[in-house]
Amino acid sequence: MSGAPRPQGGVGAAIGARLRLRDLSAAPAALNLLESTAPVDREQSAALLKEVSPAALGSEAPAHVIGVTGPPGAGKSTLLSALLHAWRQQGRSVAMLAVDPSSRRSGGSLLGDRARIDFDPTDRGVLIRSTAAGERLGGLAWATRAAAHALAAAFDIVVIETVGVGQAETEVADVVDTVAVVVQPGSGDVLQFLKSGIMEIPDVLVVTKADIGQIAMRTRRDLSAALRSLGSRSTRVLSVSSLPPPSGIEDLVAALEEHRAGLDVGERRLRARRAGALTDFALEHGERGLRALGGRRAAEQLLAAQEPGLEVPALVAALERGMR
Ligand SMILES: Nc1nc2c(ncn2[C@@H]2O[C@H](COP(=O)(O)OP(=O)(O)O)[C@@H](O)[C@H]2O)c(=O)[nH]1
Ligand SMILES: [Mg+2]
Repeated sequence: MSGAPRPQGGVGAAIGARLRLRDLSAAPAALNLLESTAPVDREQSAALLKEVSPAALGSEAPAHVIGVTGPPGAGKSTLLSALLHAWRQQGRSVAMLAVDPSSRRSGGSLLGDRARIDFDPTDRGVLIRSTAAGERLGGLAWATRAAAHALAAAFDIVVIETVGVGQAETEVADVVDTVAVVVQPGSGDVLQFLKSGIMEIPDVLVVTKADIGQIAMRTRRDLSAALRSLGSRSTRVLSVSSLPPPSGIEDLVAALEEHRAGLDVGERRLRARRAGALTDFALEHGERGLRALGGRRAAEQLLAAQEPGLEVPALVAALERGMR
């Protein structure tokens, strides 16, 4: 680091404090800061996250953080448009972070004729952002995880949309309260992944395009049967149609709500912060760093000994102190 020392309470802390007071207009600046990779911005990002940590809030961030994942073309964006509308009707503020896989490939033709999330750009209760997918190794990009933590202080609902089945779902499960997997009627991949144990059982399964009829109903039945044979009783399987006139959206809103209501949010978020800290530490210091701590197990114990309300950068700092 060079230059003059930064004053206490810099721009990161100011943005964080506004989010903590649920000032939604601070959100775009927060996302810009968290996405910046400049070292000085990283410092300010850490200051921002400290302001919205459970320690600063006095409780877990109020939002329901929801992961929506599924293969390209399954109908995620169209569904999110319908959900957004339903949530706004209830008067709830919504932030949606779409993790864009096209940034990892050339051109972005992968997304072809896909729908965009449809929203009113003058609506101040809504924030939609596409973010780059980041390095695969680290799971969800640091900026996406950090953004979810920050926005959860201000918004009622925070959605992270990721593309894929299996890995993508596991990654998002580390960050969110509720995982919804979106299934294209007639495609067997989610069914096979569930049966073979490749993918963890999601909290909610959503079969899209109910309007196309039989095949959507059969997919829903097959998934329900597979879940029963796996002994899962808590996962809800729903069928929706997102194109006008939509159907099943209210039930989905209720099912998401129900999952959140039955959750120990504090426990789940604490686990997520610790997992995130380990990921960030390993990205920064590699296997050598983990060895310097005495291995992954020791790192986990060190994290478990920290104050539960600490935010991810503070936990990473604690691990770094443990290296010496
Ligand atoms: N018939 C029908 N088509 C749908 C429905 N939802 C999405 N689609 C179509 O499926 C295609 C992919 O949808 P999109 O939302 O872009 O999928 P994503 O890639 O998962 O985000 C688009 O052509 C949508 O119009 C639905 O409920 N019914
Ligand atoms: Mg999409």
